[in-house]
Amino acid sequence: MTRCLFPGTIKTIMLLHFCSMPLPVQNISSSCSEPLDPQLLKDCHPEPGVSEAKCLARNCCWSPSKTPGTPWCFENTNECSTVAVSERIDCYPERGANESTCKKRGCHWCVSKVPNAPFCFFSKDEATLDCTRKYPVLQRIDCHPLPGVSRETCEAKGCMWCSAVIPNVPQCFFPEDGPYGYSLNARPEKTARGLRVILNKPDTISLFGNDISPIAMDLEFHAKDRLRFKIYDPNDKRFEVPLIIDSPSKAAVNPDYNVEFLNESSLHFRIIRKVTGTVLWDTSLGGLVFSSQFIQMMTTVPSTSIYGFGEHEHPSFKHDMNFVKYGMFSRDQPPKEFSNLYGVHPFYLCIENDFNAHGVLLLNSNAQDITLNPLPSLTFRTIGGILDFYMFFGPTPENVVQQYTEAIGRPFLPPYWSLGFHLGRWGYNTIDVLKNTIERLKQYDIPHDVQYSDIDSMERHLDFTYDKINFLGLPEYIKQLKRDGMHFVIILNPFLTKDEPRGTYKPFELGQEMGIWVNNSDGITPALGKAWPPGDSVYADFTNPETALWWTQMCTEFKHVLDYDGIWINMNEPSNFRSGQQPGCTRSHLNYPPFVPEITGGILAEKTLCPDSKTYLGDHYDTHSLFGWSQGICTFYAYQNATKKRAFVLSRSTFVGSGQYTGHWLGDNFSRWRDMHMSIIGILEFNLFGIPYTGADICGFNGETAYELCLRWMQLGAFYPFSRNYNTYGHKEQDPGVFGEEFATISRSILKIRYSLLPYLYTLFYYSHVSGNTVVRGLMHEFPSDPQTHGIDKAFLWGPALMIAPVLEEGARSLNVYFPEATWFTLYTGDKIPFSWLKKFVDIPAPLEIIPLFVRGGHILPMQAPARTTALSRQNPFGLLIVLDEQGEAYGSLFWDDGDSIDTVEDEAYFFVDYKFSNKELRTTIIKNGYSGIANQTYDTVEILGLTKKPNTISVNGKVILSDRIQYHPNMKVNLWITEPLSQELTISFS
Ligand code: MIG
Repeated sequence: MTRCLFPGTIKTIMLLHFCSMPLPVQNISSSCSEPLDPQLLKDCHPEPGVSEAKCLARNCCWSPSKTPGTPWCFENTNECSTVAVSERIDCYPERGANESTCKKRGCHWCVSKVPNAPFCFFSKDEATLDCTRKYPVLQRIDCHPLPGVSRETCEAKGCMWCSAVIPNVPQCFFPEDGPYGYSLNARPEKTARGLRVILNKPDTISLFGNDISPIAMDLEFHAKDRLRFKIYDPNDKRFEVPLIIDSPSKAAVNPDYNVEFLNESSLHFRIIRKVTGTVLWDTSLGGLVFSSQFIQMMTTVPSTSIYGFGEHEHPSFKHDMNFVKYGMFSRDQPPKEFSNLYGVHPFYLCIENDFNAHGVLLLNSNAQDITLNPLPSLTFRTIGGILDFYMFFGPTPENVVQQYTEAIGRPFLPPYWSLGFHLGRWGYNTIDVLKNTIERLKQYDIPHDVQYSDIDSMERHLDFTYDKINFLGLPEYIKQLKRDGMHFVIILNPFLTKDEPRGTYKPFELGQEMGIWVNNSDGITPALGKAWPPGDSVYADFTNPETALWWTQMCTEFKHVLDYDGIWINMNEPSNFRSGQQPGCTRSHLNYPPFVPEITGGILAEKTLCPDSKTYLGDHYDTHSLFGWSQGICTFYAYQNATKKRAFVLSRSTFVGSGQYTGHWLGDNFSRWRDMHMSIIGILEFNLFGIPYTGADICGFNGETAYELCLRWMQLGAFYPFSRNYNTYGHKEQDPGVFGEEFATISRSILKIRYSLLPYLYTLFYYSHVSGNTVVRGLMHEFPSDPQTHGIDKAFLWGPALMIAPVLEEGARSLNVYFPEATWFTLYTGDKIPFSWLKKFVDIPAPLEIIPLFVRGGHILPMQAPARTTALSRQNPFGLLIVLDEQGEAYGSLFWDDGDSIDTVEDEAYFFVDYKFSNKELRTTIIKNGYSGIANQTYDTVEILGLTKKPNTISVNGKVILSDRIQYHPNMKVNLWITEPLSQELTISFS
């Protein structure tokens, strides 16, 4: 951060210059480290007369050496810029330069040791072009989105050229004075739902040909807090995502937003939040392109607090807006920075500068990318479909997600057991290893609800089989686990071999008969890929309603073979070990479009089928990223049909709206500390995407884990909504029972804390199911008006009330935690966080056996005594943790039902109680009493934090409690032991 000792004074020009340089907080010299072999040093000053100053002026490293022949001044291979200091022209003479403000200007940033060297600069060469000043990078709109641009190819298109050094900054851009976009052919016309404009494209610059004109934009005022604007071809129906978002027939009256058209000659429109006047969307930058296979739109955004877009591994929750580009196209790709991963979620949330929040969805399933620009602005580019935007106006981040999920579908209510601890691995290889693993968790009394087997338990990797030799007795063993209160999840892949002997493999033969595979471009012959099963595989097309019937039948029949409780659908991007099916993808406009968005490898068919394959809903080109979503829907219903229980479906590939049917794990992560941090960001993002049931493989999937890493990960993973330890084939076992006594004890204790909080977690899932709330949320969700919280992604919250601050570094025994302004208590001791720590980062002790946990005043958390499974813990008595705020108040609730019936909310077969503490009194109010199983449940403990003085008497329903039922602690925490039924209303007074 730049610091200036003399703000606002213009003592001397030199001072100003000095202020543009950050104080040397970073270790600059480290970039001049010498390679081990001095022979590798490249002399930077071969001519005589070298001195330190002359050397540094050349931007080289100075290190006098005793070894003869070793240059003292040598080229710095690690240096961030090759522009010598003497060649640098200051691009930021005034105060306030840092890497980000500098790059916003389109200049280079490179810290230098040389006195007075500008850190933010452009080179003399660049200056002579003098175009950077004339064409500020922030206003440039790419006129040549393909690789291999040069001044010649650029100018040949009639575009402007000005070289740029920052990746993703267009060097070839549209000329300043249009018209190159679309123009309105008339004033916006009123429609029942809102407004319509028709746009024409003058015959000027075309990026890829096949521009569509006219195009139409419909603005639909769906609700006070929801606006849709859709740009499409009025004369020819293009592909549209088949997600049904209800579109009311009449425009909402008095919505929270205004739409303004600024210009008749081009599509300049703005969307404004009425109450604040904040412009949330503004297209006056231009850049609209609507051609057959290239569609682009740009908008400015009101702040840089932008979250979302997926699925990727984002290095931070709050986006870096320095020309960062992310592709979206579902891909079997282990988490890797900047790669497009398994699912597609073109949705973002923005916290405006006055702390209101809004969200935007681009409902489009084609290969696409998003560029985050520092203006700040966004560039959307897709290669098919239409531009179908939905904007949600919040105004809180929570409201945005509620509104978003109202549109795309509210998250499914997970079965209660699925909130327990899950364990599995690829490569148990035999049932004995599986049994031993489960047994040792049991010996250590480590909570364990759900067990998985992977493809190694199948017969030759064939779906709907199990290996009758290596997993002999699996069906009986599953039954036994279930008698012990555990649950078992099977894995299914979407591909089936066509090469089993005739009459032996029904899943293929029935599907073949029904004609439900993804086909080649002829629409008749099945596309043949290569995947796990022997031979060649066909792919089930889940967009076809017939496939749903087939899948339901297969899942139902298999339930009689393995009595599973959950279905894990994997490899459904869909994944193929080859690039495209046999014999490869023909050269066609679908397989090789003129422009490919920023997807890894740049080939649409990579690790999947050719884009010109045919699915029921259309070309794979359009429906590719919908594969996992459509399979998720089919599997949800197949499951419910097969089991008659509430569905548990876990899917690797997801799309907008998947959360209504499936949960998601973050894929094939690695056993590394950084992956722990990345997992928090992933979970926060999937909560924005309406898929709150999410987690990462605890201890890491790929690679070898390590004791401390795995232990810290068990502590973090105990707070993933989906808590599963899982690893890959060929690596050492990493279940919590395998590392010995200490590890097992620490794992058990943290999982017991999870289990005791499950009634609170389940209630959060209820709110997510009925109102679309997030389950896990970032600090910024609860404290948007505290800008410090906007960048925090190492700590997170369960609902509003529990803050989890995991240790993410090897060897660390303390942790820097930020406390937003609220009343906080340490969960373990009930000690209050002092006022002086609020709005500060504070070091908190975190010995190996502890993950710091804090509860927030104003909330009441329902709890339950833990046990080894939820089947057992569900029988235990309940407790209440009452955490008072500064007013001495707190609120909460409990949702409870049988945990695994279908539609208990819709059928009102549940129990719901509200808790309220005020005026020194707790009152419970039963809102719904529709679950008979509540009858024999009791409360047996109450813990209260935040009382300001010790009460004289405590009474329950008017009866004073005996003192041996009360424990007072010096920190004012009070524990009570009671026995009161849940089914009756309760009053506890502290007077
Ligand atoms: O090509 O089924 O993401 O969880 O263990 C690898 C074997 C296939 C990838 C999944 C992973 C699973 C593994 N699968």
